[in-house]
Amino acid sequence: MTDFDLTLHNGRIVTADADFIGDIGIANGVITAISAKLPAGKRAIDAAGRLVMPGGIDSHCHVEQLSSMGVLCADDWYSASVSAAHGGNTTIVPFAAQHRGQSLRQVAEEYAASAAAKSVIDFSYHLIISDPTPQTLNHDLPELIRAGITSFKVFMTYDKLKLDDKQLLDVFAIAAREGALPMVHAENNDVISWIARHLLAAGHTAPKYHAVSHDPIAENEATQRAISLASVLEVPVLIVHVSTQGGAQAIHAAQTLGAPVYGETCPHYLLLTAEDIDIPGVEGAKFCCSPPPRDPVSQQALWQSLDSGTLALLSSDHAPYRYDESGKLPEGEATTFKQIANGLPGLEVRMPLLFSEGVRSGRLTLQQFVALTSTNHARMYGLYPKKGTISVGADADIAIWDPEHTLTLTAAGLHDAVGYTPYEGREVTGWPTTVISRGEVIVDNRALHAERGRGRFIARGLPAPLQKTREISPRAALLRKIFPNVIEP
Ligand code: DUC
Ligand code: ZN
Ligand code: ZN
Repeated sequence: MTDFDLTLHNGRIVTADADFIGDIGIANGVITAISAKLPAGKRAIDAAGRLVMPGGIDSHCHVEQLSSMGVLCADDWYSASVSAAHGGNTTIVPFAAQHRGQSLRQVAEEYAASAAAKSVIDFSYHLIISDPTPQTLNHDLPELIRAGITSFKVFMTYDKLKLDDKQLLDVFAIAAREGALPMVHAENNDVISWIARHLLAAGHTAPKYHAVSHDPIAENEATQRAISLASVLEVPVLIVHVSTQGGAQAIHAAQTLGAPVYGETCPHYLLLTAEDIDIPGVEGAKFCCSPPPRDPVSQQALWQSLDSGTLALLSSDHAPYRYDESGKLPEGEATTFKQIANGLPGLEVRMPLLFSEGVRSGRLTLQQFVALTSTNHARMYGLYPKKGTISVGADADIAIWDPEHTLTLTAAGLHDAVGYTPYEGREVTGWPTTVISRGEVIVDNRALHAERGRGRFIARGLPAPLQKTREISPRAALLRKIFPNVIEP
């Protein structure tokens, strides 16, 4: 049998539900054999002493996206995908963001074209819906869902993005009817705006007041409200970037009642706190994201929620804005906390941070690590089992990790275009030394071997939360039935 293009030998193969030493055979970009011993392929890699795991899927990152404040991400599809690959990822799912007045279809088409021209790894994208016009709801959104874009994000905050409760119900109803997963940024806009207004009026402009204005209660209230609104129609909903204990508790409570409610968190909520923002001058801007990093009690609650499964996803929420006037600091040193672009870079370090701080520190098992960084993303967003696992028939998207490799994180050593990292100087142990995408070695010993544009668009299927045949109550069934097929202006 010499029909393998690539074989991996003697590695410790870890998936979300298995852990064993063995060999993997790959042909035509697909895993065709897994066994204790396989003959060498045209190329053979000895993975003895290393971990062979599914390539990461980062299902929440911002790439080539314009913020509602008009700031463009520092990373385009090329730099973002290169950075992601170096961090052990083989698929990314960023956002095609509709701003008010824009055609959702046109936004999606332009975004997809740019991705196809530049990405070095496979990709899909979610939609962001900020303008749920009849055209968006009756035509563009259903057609895009049918074309394999089976998830979209909506905001409960930001004046230029937020949907009101009626609009949230409209998009939730479309999600239920068409088979898509709504992702919700849950923060109460009025609470944040009210606090911010009074902070600014009192002369409190420093970056640290960003965290004060984004009070945890704003997140807890909106999380509870999003869950309540989804439960009106009994539709699955995913709360993204959960940062508070109260948010995690609301998700857990809903899950305990059997509701299809899911949660995601990010490394910065596990590893940073509001104190990181509290540094002289405007440098705290490097740590400003929404929701903001919180406190040790929240961190502990989030680690526990990852361990228990309440939170199923660990995403980077890579939102790359440079630490200069093009990004974080539109007014230079005079920038107030309200003008700072919201978001932190983290695509490349997401998995190494979770490996180091989660697995090596004993908080999570290796199998939980795989589930939280890859398999659960594939299931949640309709990519499974093509992506997110090591099994015969799956795409050969694999990261080989050296669990002993220690590295000090620096912006200069990373491959994004942001120019800083909030983790500067932090040591991590465990690094993906070889990354394989559809059977091609695209990163080896920190060197890239991937052509611009080699990544492929993946049309996604039904997200797992919508696959389950779940009985819905007669009340929800009636509400879904009376929801019109065509929404009038
Ligand atoms: N929400 C995100 O998901 N990312 C960056 C900023 C934000 O508000
Ligand atoms: Zn958000
Ligand atoms: Zn985000």
